[in-house]
Amino acid sequence: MRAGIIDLRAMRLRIAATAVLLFGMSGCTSSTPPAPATHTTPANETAPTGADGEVTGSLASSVAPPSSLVALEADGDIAIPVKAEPAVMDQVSLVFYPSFLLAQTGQTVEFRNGEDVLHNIRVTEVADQRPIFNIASPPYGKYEYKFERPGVYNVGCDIHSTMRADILVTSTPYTILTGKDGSFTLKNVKPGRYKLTVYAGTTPTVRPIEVKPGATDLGVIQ
Ligand SMILES: [Cu+2]
Repeated sequence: MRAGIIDLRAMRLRIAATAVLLFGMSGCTSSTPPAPATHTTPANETAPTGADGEVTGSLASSVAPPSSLVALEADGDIAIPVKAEPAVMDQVSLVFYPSFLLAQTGQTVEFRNGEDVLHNIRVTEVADQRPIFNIASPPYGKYEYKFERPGVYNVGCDIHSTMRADILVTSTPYTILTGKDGSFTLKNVKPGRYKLTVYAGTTPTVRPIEVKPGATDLGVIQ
């Protein structure tokens, strides 16, 4: 589906931009971001659970460029945890912040209005243009929602047409952005079979992998 392809490309750019923003913010007190760093859910945050596998690997440059998003999606019956921390998307200075948010199915997504301006929040699933919800967002209000299906979702405000954002919902808490050399490490992963999914290019790249208790080194993924 052409619209989906275009959106995935745009989303990847947003992921990269978000990574730069998040990593750039750590340890400095830049005044440019419209919201505190605590309002974001870093894409490199792994599940804070007591699981017992650590997965390392590296994506070949032919598979994906640096700062690509990697997700481990369960391939079979694995009881993977749902992130306890909410993912937060704020409305500040007439923008959605962050402009790209990563969330998990079943995880609470908190939509906030952090300013004295009336907005609304319209969320649409990209794949089939299915409306998810469309609500008023009063000043300093808050609305919670849990996505049921993985996918890409557009977020818009009908009052301010330039306000837009994307949410990528995955079925898994095991997500990370690769480093400059394509490498990644995911900690606290439940052992089992997974589909390693790389969000880069026109369509996601999928590789079957197995996570063992302890360390699993996937090597260079071609
Ligand atoms: Cu608005």
